Amino acid sequence: MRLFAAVPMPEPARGEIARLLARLREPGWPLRLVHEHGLHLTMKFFGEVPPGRLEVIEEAVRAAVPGTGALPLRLAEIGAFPNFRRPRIIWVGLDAPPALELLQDRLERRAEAIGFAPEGMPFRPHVTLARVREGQRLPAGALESLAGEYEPVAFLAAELILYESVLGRGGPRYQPRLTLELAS
Ligand code: 2AM
Repeated sequence: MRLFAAVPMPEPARGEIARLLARLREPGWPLRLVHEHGLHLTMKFFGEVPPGRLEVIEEAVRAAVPGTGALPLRLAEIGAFPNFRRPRIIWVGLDAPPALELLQDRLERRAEAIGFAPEGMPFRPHVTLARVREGQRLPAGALESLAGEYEPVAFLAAELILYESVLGRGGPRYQPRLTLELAS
C-alpha cells in the first residue's frame, strides 16, 4: 500500500484552490489537474509499504502530533517544480508558522526511527495543483498569468491524516487510514 501523511485543506483554502483549479483548466493547457476533494499539504511520504507495516507507521504518526496545535496557514505564491521557467509540477505555496516545520521534523524523525530515509530536500509547504503532461510544455508566461487570480486567504488547519493513495483509472484516490486532531 502507498502511504503518506498530510494536512487536508479546510475552507476557505479549499474553495480558493478550487477556483485556481478552474482557472488552470480553462486555457486547455497540457495539464493533469488534481481532484478538488483530495487537496492536501504533504508532510511525509512513506511510499509503497507492506500492509503489515501500517500499524507501526500509524504509531509513528500518532507520536509526532502531541504539542502541535491547530496551524494558522495562508495561501501564498504559485510555484513550480523543478522551477518556474520549465514547470513539471504546479503548486500553491503556504505561509506557515514554525510549528508546521516542527511537526514535519518530528514526522521525519519518527519515520526515520522505523526505517524510512529522510527526505533529502528542504521542506517546502505546498499544495500540488497540476502536473504537466509527459513530453509537453506550458506556453511562456502561463504561470505568471495566474498571479492575482486568487485570494491569499488565511485559514486554520486542525487535522493530520495518514492517507492511503489508491491508484485507479481516474487518478489516485486518497483514503484516510488515521485522522488526528491538531490541538495542544
Ligand atoms: P505533493 O504532490 O504534495 O508534492 C500523494 O501521492 C502525495 O505524496 C502527493 O501529493 C505528493 O506530494 C507526495 N509524493 C508522491 N510521490 C512522492 C515522492 N516520490 N516523494 C515525495 N513525495 C511524494
